Amino acid sequence: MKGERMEAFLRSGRSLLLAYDQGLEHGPSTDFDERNVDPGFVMDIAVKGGFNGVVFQKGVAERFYTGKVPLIVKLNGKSNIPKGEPLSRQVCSVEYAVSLGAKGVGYTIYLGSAHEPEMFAEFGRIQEEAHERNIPAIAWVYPRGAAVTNDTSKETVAYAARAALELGADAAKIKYTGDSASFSWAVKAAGGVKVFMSGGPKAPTDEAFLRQVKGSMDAGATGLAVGRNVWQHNDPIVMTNHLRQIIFENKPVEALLPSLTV
Ligand code: FBP
Repeated sequence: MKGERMEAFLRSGRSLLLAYDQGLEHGPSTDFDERNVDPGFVMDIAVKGGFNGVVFQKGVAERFYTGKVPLIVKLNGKSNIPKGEPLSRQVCSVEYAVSLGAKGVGYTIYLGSAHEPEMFAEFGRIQEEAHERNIPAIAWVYPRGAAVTNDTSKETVAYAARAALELGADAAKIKYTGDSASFSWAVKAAGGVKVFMSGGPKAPTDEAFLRQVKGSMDAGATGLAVGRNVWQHNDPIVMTNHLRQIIFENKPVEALLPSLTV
């Protein structure tokens, strides 16, 4: 991979990204409260928490991106209102994302959906455009649709990671399998593509979430792309600091237990 595309959030061995596209993906009443419905609140967490990148859709980037943390613009998106086989189409060009200051672009592929070919083709064009501009293309690869029976099985998650490699992604955002040993198969299948664990819904306890993060890092992940487990937290910066200690300092979860709230 050309050095120029290795933006800081991928260049440093490890990386922590803050994702905030759930307003489109899930709707405001599902995920947001009075604090985090405000994109400015999340931009502030990205800065104060020292995140390596923040992920916005273009509309949020236009109004709320302050330039203090590398921007990754999600280029496709969908609401959760239509039912059936998921399809997420491009809503922003690579060129426009770059004009907003993007240092990377993201795209969700629903692997296994009946609409998979459309998303493969669209990501294929995006990946080429991103590489022409020397910025990385990050693939959120989420197995989904009637044909997918278990989206976090070892086999399915490894398939997601491998699809990212085969399709030319610079990084893959994939769901955790539930244990480090099985997740390491996904990391191997990714063939050097940087693997980010996807945060998921807010875990029942901080400890439970930190154990997932630790398990993915032990398996060889590059880092974490997290949303709800940080900006839904009572104290997002405290949670971020815990994550930093696991991701960048290799601390065991046990070392953090005394400072965790249940
Ligand atoms: P979370 O950490 O909140 O799960 O964010 C990661 C993310 O990939 C977001 O970028 C995206 O909006 C969301 O998860 C998709 O969630 P779902 O799995 O419900 O489609």
